[in-house]
Amino acid sequence: MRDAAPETVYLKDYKPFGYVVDSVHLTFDLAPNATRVTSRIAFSPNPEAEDRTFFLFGEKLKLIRATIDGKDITPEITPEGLTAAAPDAPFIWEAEVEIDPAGNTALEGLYMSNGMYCTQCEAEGFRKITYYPDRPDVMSVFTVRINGDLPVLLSNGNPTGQGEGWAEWHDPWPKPSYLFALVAGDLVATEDSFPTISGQEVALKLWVRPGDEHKTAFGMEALKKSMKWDEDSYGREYDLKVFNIVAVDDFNMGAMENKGLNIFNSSCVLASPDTSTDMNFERIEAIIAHEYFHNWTGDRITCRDWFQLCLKEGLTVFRDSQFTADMRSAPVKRIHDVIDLRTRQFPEDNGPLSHPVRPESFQEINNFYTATVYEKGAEVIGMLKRLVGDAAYAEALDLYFARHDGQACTIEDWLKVFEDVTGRDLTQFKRWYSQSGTPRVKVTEDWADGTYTLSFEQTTLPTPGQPEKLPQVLPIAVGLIGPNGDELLETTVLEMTEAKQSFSFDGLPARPVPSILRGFSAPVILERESTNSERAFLLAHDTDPFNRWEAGRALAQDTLLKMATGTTDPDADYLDGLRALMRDETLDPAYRALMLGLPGQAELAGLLADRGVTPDPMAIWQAVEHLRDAQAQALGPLLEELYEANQVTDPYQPDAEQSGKRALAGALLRLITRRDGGARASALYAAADNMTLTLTALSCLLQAGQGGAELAAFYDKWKDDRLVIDKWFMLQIAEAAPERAVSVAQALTEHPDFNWRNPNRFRAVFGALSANHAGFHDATGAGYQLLADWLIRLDPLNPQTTARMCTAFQTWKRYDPARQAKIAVELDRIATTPDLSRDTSEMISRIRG
Ligand code: 0A1
Ligand code: ZN
Repeated sequence: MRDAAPETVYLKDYKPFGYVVDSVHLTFDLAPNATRVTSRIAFSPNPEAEDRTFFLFGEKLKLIRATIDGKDITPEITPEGLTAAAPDAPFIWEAEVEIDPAGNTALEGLYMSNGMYCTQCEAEGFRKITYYPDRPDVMSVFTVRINGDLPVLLSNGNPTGQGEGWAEWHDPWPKPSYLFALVAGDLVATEDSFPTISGQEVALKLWVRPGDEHKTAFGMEALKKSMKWDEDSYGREYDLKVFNIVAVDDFNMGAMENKGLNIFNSSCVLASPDTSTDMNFERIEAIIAHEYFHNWTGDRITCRDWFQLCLKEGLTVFRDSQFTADMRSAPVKRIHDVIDLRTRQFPEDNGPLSHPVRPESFQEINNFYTATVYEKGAEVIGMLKRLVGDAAYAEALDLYFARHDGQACTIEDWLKVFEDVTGRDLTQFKRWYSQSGTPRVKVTEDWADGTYTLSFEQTTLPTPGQPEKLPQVLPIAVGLIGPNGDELLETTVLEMTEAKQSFSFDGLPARPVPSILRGFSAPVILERESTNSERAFLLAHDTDPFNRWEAGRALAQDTLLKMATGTTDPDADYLDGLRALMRDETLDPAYRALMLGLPGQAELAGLLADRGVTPDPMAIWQAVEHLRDAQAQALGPLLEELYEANQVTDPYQPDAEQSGKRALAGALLRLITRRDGGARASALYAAADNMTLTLTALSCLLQAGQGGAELAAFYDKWKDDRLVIDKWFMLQIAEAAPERAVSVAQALTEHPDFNWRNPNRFRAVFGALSANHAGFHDATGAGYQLLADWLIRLDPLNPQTTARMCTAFQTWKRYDPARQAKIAVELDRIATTPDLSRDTSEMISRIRG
């Protein structure tokens, strides 16, 4: 059935709810197709609100009975909820509803996954469990009783009682309904404990399906490290007797920070050396930290409304990035984050889906869990910290926690603590939250009489709904380097506030080479005329690790763009610089692995489009292939030498040091494979004793057009491990040559293990297809058609995952008229599908523009 008619919700229309909720008692009588939920809710009039309409959200609920102060009532019911006449005085609402968890394929509300009950309530899923003022500014204390014939029955807070077939939980911390959670099933726990800084012993439990116990150790360690880090770095202590984590196979997103009961997509928590790669381990550590950090930035202090989502997400992403930087290498983490921002956020910010970090309207809030809200939101906090300094940042955060604990807040509240601590006026800074689009900063320079002047000009192109842009505050970190490679000016933050602004530096002995936007100090696109010899100079001498990498990246990018639009040979400065860096033993292997990396093909397409050139996906692919061959040629015997030098001989550890070596050796092996036809990769596949090496070897072989036997053996070995088989699906499509990618994906959709209702499996295939740039954009349009077919099929079952996958089409206006026409046909086909969900119809209509 079609969702309710799409209505647009506006930030400017915010009004508090007419009642406060003093307490909530919920009883669940679990049954797969007919779970009964009984609610007993104490309401009283909200003195802050004028409107006393008693409207409770509720969707797909069968109301059995409802009473106010014990008297039966007959509310007015619509598909969105119910309205009843309520007293202008405290009263008790009681209701009983019936829901169908087994029939819930959307994975929102209470649903079932492999026989286990679980919930996902953010953003608006609680209304599919019972009637409630399901909005984040309504906070209350929850008591929950679960009746069910299952061994493990969990909810938020602390356990207060349990017996055969029942359990009771009480969460003393007031919370909004989106943080409610319930899990029930046949689960086993890995247990540990953590003594908090004030000496409270917290029981830690990581719950998984029987058979997955061997994959919990790493997650548990990551949790303890996160708890300690939040005490040490932010003074935040945990506040319940237990902290539960549950792994679930069917989950739309990565994980969820429900109070005291985090629920994780199993791919984001389960790990073992045999089945997970170094990258998986690092990501799991970061996600565990992210969800844990939400306990303060999200749970204790939450959002007033969904427009304020970045208040918790931007801050929590920023905090988890700090954590990873502390646990591993800070420069490597920064480079990874910027690559991710450019891959996911820049296309969003500069295309039809562009929206501010704090959006001002939406139809479906689930469509706004975006790279802009999360990652750009984190960048905004990084800028704020840079502008006010570390000490003021720490003071402002202490004030934020002290002032707003237990509240549902806004971006205004957040900025006010910084204003109060620093005395700064952040009115202009706030434009980072309201203006969409990536600012472009043009740089020119001047040198006269020992004075060097840098001039900047900022512009932001129009974005949907925002034709005019105003100048933003940009912290531009610069350093100056003398002709002999010495640093003449250490990193200094220039604060740009005008549309055009110049900064001068006196008394310099010689004209310097500038190193601009060190550490990527602002999420902008820097436009500066530079020469390859200057870039090569920075690649050799910049003291800022980010900008040193950036110089190499710019060289690679420049040569690739020329190669993709002409017949130029790879640039010699780039290859010479790369060779020198690879030999530099002072650089950590992870950093050298990043140096070997090239910009993604979609990113290159975006850069060409930016320069007014229509990108040809095949020409880009060929340019990358050609440059890879040239890298292999230029590094020659050094490849083998470094490959040998970076073998790990100690027992496997997913730590920064070992993963860095494996990342470098893996990048080298890809190049070696171009020279030895796959001999070493085959040997590695045979010898590999962990998943990182196995996948490295397999992907090298697939890329070389081999690996058929290994692929079959891999499947045989791992066919019972869901997460490993996701990798098997993904890898074949990711490594397929462009002309084969669609047919490989198509064939895999017919594989008996293509369980498309599982979001991880669906994403393994279609995420990989849309990331295979030249394959997806195959000139026949077959890639577009295949994706559209499956989006149309998935939408009635799981609108959220369907809508997210539609983003594969967001850059469609970059391409040539023939491809655009083919994409337009598919967008129209999706848009005109009968009963399309609100999620997908909003996404498609925004993408169509
Ligand atoms: N708050 C979670 C992300 C999340 C959002 C929505 C979900 O379902 C619609 C699930 C999870 C986080 O930031 O980790
Ligand atoms: Zn989050």
